Amino acid sequence: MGQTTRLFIAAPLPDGLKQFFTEQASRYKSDAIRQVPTENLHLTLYFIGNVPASQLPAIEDVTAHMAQQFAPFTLYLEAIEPGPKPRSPRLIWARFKNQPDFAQLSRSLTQALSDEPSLNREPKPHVTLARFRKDRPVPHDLETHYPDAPITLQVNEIAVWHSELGSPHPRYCILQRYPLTG
Ligand code: 2AM
Repeated sequence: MGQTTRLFIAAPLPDGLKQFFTEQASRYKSDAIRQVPTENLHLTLYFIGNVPASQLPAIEDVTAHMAQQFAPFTLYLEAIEPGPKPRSPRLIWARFKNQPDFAQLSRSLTQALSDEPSLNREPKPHVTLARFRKDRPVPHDLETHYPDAPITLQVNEIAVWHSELGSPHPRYCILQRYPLTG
């Protein structure tokens, strides 16, 4: 396949929110959980995976086009909790309330970038804060935390990210940012 590159689409977070989420995630500190480093935190949109590096310009074009179709929107934090539910949780996430613009953006990206779009899946707006370690027993009875005051995320842009797998954490790098201008 020639040279490949590992990519995903996500919205960057403001520094203050990344700091807040890092503090929240540290409440779950345990041997069974690996916290996502502050600099890696992002709003998940679409995982592309390993593709030939030659596909990058086309992926950037699709993302740029999508960013022109959507206006900035606001997400409201619902809870910090084990996720995803109702499936067996495998991570701790900050889950935002469902929001039509987010759902449409996520679906449009899936439709444009996936060979087999699974459009029945309701995308959940979230930031992954920590992952359960596969080599440890699954942690149980983890608490859900609700925000004391409203916490919002203003989504003004989306970005193409590069991921380099590594231990203990992958290294992420934003390749290109696209403001939402629709
Ligand atoms: P997640 O945080 O909900 O797991 C980089 O890993 C980004 O791609 C994350 O936003 C992650 O979402 C998403 N992603 C989705 N499916 C993935 C997969 N199979 N492997 C790695 N990342 C995936």
